[in-house]
Amino acid sequence: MPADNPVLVPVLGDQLTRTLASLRERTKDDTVILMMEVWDEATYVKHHKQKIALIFSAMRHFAAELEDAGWTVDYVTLTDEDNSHSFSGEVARAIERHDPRSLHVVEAGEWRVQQAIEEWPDKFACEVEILPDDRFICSHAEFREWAEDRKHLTMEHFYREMRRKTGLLMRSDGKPEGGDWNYDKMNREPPDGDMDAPARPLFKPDAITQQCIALVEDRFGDHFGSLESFGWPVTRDEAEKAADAFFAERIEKFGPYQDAMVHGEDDLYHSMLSTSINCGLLDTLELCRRAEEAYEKGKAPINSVEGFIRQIIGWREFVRGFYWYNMPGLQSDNELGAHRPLPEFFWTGETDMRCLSDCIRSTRDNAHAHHIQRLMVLGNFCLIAGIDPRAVQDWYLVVYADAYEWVELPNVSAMILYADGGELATKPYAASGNYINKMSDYCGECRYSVSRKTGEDACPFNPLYWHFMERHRDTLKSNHRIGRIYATWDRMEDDRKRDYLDTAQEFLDRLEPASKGWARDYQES
Ligand code: FAD
Ligand code: DLZ
Ligand code: SF4
Repeated sequence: MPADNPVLVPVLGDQLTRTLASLRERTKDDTVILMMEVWDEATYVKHHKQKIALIFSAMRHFAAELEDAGWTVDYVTLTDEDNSHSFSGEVARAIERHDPRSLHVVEAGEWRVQQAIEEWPDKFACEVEILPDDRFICSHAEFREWAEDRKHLTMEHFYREMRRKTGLLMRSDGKPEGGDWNYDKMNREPPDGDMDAPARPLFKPDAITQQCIALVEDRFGDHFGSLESFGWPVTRDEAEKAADAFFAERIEKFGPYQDAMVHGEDDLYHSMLSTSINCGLLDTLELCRRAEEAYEKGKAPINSVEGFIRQIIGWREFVRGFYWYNMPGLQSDNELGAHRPLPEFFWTGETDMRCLSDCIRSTRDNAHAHHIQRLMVLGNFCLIAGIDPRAVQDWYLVVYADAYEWVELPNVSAMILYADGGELATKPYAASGNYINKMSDYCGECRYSVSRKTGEDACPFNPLYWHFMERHRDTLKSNHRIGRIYATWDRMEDDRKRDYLDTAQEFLDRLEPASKGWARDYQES
């Protein structure tokens, strides 16, 4: 039992590690750890059922692990009849129970939650200390310093700084390992027909996870997604096993096939570690060092290892910095003035477009889709069909088990929708069916023909691509990376152009808007 007036340490659902800044300096006899299952977090958007089950189960396992190690944990369950439904309400109740002399909390990952935490010093009588989240390699201040005075925030430049800072894949003479900083060009092999990617380990739900699954079915039964295939790691041990399997069996081909897509093959050579990383079960630097070791031992090629490290100390750190640098404005950015509602098939998967229906099926069944599916199939469609950024943001935040706004929003608003006006991506990632055909096996059996450009049977990505380019000519023509595409358009006969635009418009007119608001109220505002 801790002494009177202990230090109260709230630990949020994405802070599940003993190395957390608020925990590692504390002593067991002087600390009460507070963990809270709260309704508001599970419903501010109606998260995929697997995400809620994952977080609750991981929280319960982490609490049990801390208690076994001798810590005092005050764990509030969702079904506690006095549960106030919010973090602030639960902290207030815990202060009454424990009369702490101070409260130590690590800053929140999401802006929404951080706003609430910043009210705590005024709200509560005890001293409140808000600590930086040093699980990230780049602090907010460092990112701000790097970003200020730059016209464009280029990931590649940031990434090189992170390579230098961590020493990952760096030679002693300060040059990058292998001679190049980036092997992206060697990350684009199309599927070769015989991919035989080893299955990732699935973890059979234990009693705690089964209770969480039952709770989710009971309380959040109307949320999107299936719980049937739930197999996510929910403890650090399980997450380590998932990482072991990746480093033993899949990292070798991760690099070449990073952008490949195969119908019904949901994981391919991806690590499938984002759910564990984001809630705190795995440490990113440890993972990167393991990747580096695989390279040093000749078990994985440079393009796989550099590609993996780039995603983590490059993209992941970069989008986190970008999010905090641009909030809250990023939520409402809409540079291209897109206002079309999300189509209903994003919730049902019922579309004849085989690529989209496969990605949505994987999303529903696994609460996951891999990067290129999120970017070049789902995201590309939302971009060129002109779907409202807020509807798209909410969809991505709802449907993925690894989704937290700090990582989802920059990827959606800035990377796929160009809603920030090109601060993050130097050009919109718009593509016709040709790209999807090259990088996947989707098109062969699709009801649409990828080689047809116009008419009812044409792959919708083809006319939509030109419809998008034409709609945004004024904004995009001066962009040096895509401006020359207009020369191709301008060379077309007027009838040909008309066919493209009419086919696209007819397709857009037939889209059935989503009948149900699954997400935040602001979607209607
Ligand atoms: P791998 O392909 O094995 O990559 C390794 C790790 O790199 C990932 O686990 C992840 O931590 C990191 N990573 C890779 N790409 C990115 C990226 N673009 N941004 C940040 N981290 C990256 N990732 C999330 O974790 N949460 C999200 O909500 C999320 N939303 C996305 C939305 C869109 C529109 C797009 C295009 C990407 C999004 N991503 C998101 C990034 C990426 O798709 C996922 O991290 C990845 O698919 C997770 O699977 P994996 O662990 O097998 O990744
Ligand atoms: C995602 C999530 C869910 C569904 N539920 C909870 C919860 O009940 N309690 C909790 O501490 N965390 C939860 N989380 C994770 C939080 O949303 C996450 O910690 C914050 O968004 C970080 O800012
Ligand atoms: Fe997707 Fe078009 Fe290929 Fe069909 S033809 S799978 S819609 S890219």
